Amino acid sequence: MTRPVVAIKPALMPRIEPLAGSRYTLISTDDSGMHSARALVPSGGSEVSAALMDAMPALELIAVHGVGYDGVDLAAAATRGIAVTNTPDVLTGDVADLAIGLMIAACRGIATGDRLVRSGGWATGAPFPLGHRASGRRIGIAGFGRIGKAIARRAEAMDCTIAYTGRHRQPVPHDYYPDLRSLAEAVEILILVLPGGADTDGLVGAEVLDALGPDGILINVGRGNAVNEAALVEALASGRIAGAALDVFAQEPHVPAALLAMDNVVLQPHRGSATIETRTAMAQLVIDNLDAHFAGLPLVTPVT
Ligand code: 8YV
Repeated sequence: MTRPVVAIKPALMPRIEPLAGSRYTLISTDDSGMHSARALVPSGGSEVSAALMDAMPALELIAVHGVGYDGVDLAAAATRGIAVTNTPDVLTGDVADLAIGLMIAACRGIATGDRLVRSGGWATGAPFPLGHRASGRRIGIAGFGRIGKAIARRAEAMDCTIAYTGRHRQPVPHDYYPDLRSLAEAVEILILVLPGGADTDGLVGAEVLDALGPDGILINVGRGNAVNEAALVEALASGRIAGAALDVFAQEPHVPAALLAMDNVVLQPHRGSATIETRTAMAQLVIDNLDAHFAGLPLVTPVT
């Protein structure tokens, strides 16, 4: 039997290859064999447009390697009879860990301290600024799904008080705010776990940042499009917020040059799920969905 061709976007994901075994022929989306690919494995957030689907006439399944599928044109997939799956749950803990890590790094100046030691500044007695306490702070979480709740559990263990916003009030013992601006006003640290897409585009702009205030810290582990980066640069540069820690950006891997030069900003290359354990589990779930699809069985984690 011929092995189904599976295209991987943007590049071959090393943890998928061994799991794919001899069952699939893996190709890159740059490959000329794209027209014969029956499945596509994009990373979370990578764009899968109607035009790409049209360039892949054999496409039956889009198995997203990520929990976010905001890059996939779901309506175009539905009209073409293409199924879509994602990798929920397996990455929840790691993304929450990174959010807490970024929060502590931003409050305590961990990256600044690292730079000071490496540059020899500590040895030569250069002064270093005091940080701020990370525990016991008022945290606001925007996007209170699985990852938002996992962040809340960790922050509670650090004696933080939690507030949240989202589409609906939820049966949780935390204060609910109906919009980002009022949440930002009520907290000291605003953590974004928002999905990408038109609904969240530029939600965090000058108004929300001003509500967060001059002692406020912005953390983003969701999608970069939610933040108006020009407004963020402006707020950081003028001291209208105190700092930021960002794992995601509007035009990845582009990071605004102004942010690179700011000491009160912690930057990460979109690596919330990037542990060996989680990337292996994500790859396994992608393969499980491929296997189910090609065996004619129900998909394991369908999104449509
Ligand atoms: C990954 C993600 O970086 O799950 C998501 O939506 O954005 C991340 O986990 C990405 O999908 C890796 O391929």
